[in-house]
Amino acid sequence: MGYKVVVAGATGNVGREMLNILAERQFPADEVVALASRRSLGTEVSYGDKTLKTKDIEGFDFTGYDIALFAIGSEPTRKYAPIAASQGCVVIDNSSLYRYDPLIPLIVPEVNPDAVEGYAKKNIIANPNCSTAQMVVALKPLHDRARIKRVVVSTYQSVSGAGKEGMDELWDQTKAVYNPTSDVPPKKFQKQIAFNVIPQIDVFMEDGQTKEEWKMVAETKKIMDPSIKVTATCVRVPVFVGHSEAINVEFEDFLDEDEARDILREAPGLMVVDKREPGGYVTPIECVGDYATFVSRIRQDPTVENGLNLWCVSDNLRKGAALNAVQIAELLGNRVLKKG
Ligand code: 11C
Repeated sequence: MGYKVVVAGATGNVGREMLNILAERQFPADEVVALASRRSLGTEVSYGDKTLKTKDIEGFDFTGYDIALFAIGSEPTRKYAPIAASQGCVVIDNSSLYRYDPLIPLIVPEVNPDAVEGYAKKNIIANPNCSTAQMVVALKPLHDRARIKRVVVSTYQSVSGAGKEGMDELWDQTKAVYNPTSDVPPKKFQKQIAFNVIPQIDVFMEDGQTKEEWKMVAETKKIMDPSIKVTATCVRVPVFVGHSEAINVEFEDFLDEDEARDILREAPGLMVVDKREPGGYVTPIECVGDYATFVSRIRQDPTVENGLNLWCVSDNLRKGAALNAVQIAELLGNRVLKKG
């Protein structure tokens, strides 16, 4: 007997990817239900070679369902996740609502799989922010070898992180640049995103960081190690899918760049593409649709005693969201629920 699975938010960017990935990875599901808000009710979504008609999340009875993958944003999650959890269905939530709750595990399966045992305190597991997920996959094997003291990261984040509206805004503004009669003012983003970059993702905090930057700090500490210092600058760039990160890492112990490359080559979830020649690295457009997090440009930082620089790219809708959620479901299934 397999699992009964719910995907809530099935018509959004991440919800659709959740359905694709459940099918691609042949998650042992006997039944998959696609839920949406009333606004998108009845919309058809693909699950492998099947078409599912979305049902209303309002009033849905989660009793008898094993796992619900949520991709509906924080406020709807606040309403519906406790209902699903209290009806015995384990929620794997992609919003930021529960990530910092000490009673709720925040999991990247390549990094802290043992945290899954804590799911039962609230029947909820949190999925991290996309920019954190790819970074910790790349850093964990290096931390295990040489103990990371400090990370300085600059991100180059695609517009799909802001949902379909963000993608539409980039598309419409790009077309408008070539058509002087049309004007597409910024709506989803704070300034024009086409042919531009914007050093703001999410709202400002009191200390001048943005919330996206704060999330990278708080989540890295919770998932990997609270002693690691992280400072981030998060930037939106005119790329549709795929987040990139320039990461500077300072270690307690010396780690040679060749050894780092070998460690990363062996590590789960990673692909190293690091040829020191023109084009010998991965760019976001090349990682779209892939499961792996790619690491390139691995090199010593000679300005500190034990430092490395690297470039890290991943599909933010996959490893940064839907894939990680499905991997958590697989982990929960294999370690705890043991059906199928
Ligand atoms: C972005 N990282 O690129 C954000 C999207 O906390 O799950 C995901 C926000 C989150 O805009």
